[in-house]
Amino acid sequence: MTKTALITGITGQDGYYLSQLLLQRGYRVVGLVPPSRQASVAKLDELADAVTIAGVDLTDGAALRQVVVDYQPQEIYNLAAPSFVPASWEDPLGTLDLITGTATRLLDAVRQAGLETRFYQASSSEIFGDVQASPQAETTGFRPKNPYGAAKLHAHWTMVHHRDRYGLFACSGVLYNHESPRRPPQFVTRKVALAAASIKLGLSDRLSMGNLDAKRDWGYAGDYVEAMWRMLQADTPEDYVIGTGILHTVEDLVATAFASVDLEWQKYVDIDPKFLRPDEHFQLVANPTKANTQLQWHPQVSFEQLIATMVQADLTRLQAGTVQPLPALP
Ligand code: G4F
Repeated sequence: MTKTALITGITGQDGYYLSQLLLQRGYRVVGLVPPSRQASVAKLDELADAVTIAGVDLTDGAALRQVVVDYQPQEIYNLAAPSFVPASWEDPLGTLDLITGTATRLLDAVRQAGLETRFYQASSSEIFGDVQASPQAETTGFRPKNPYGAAKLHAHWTMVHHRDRYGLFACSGVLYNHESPRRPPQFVTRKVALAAASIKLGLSDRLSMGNLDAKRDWGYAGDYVEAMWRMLQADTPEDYVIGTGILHTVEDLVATAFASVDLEWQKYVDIDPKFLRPDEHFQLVANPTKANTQLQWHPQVSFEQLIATMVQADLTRLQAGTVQPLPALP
């Protein structure tokens, strides 16, 4: 029997890699895309014609209930979120509604439909925020430090409540930073990759950064969607921390990206205070032992491979004229 998976946030980075994985495994993939954002379906590139797009407003509970009844999905992956953390300070309520509201409405839709649908909630390392222990595991306490982390935590608890009270097969993946050539350039890995490629081609001559001492646990998005899928194939619904367990500084990232195209980063990089974050936390690092042992999930792409691949992808795009240099020469 062909399985059906519904995905919110299908036009984002993770939506692309998850759709690719599910299509390869024989699923019918249905993306729930708000009518006002239909143009973003083009971001799925060659997958756009292989998936079904349902035009649904994620703030409309009745519409979500109807789409669940119509498609009778075996699995739902709730990935939709405004994912750039600093932006959540500009619109805390909008962030809460899109993240927590969508999770609540979808869980409610599954419960009311009385289906056996398995539900994946995209959670984030940002729920650990002001970390209570390092590295963080499934048992570590939560203390988010920004509206984005608080909304993700609320969505996480909403999922737990539906699992405990109504017996839904629902899980959270607490994902650490996961990157790819599909990351938008406001995120630091893509910003650095695009800048290194731009400078290499003589299209730019500088890169302004925030805190080079900031640390993150960075992995490859393609590996992380495999973890999402494995969570929904398990015998029992459980939550998992998903990361590499390895911290790198932003300076490591810059040095790795520039070295991959034989550039000395110190010649090009300066610090611009506008990229510094007052709510920063530098010890967000995963203890992925539970995912390693229970899901047999292990990241396949190293930090160095990931960054070199991102820089190469931007060299190719810049040469083809399909992206703009960052930052462009004046
Ligand atoms: O790439 P970032 O903007 O990602 P951040 O804030 O860690 O959030 C990402 O990962 C979370 C965990 O998975 C997700 F929940 C979230 O949705 C998102 O996907 O920043 C990474 C680090 C930060 O420490 C930041 O302060 O890079 C530091 N940084 C230093 N200079 C910079 C810059 N970040 C950006 N975006 N731009 C800079 O110039």
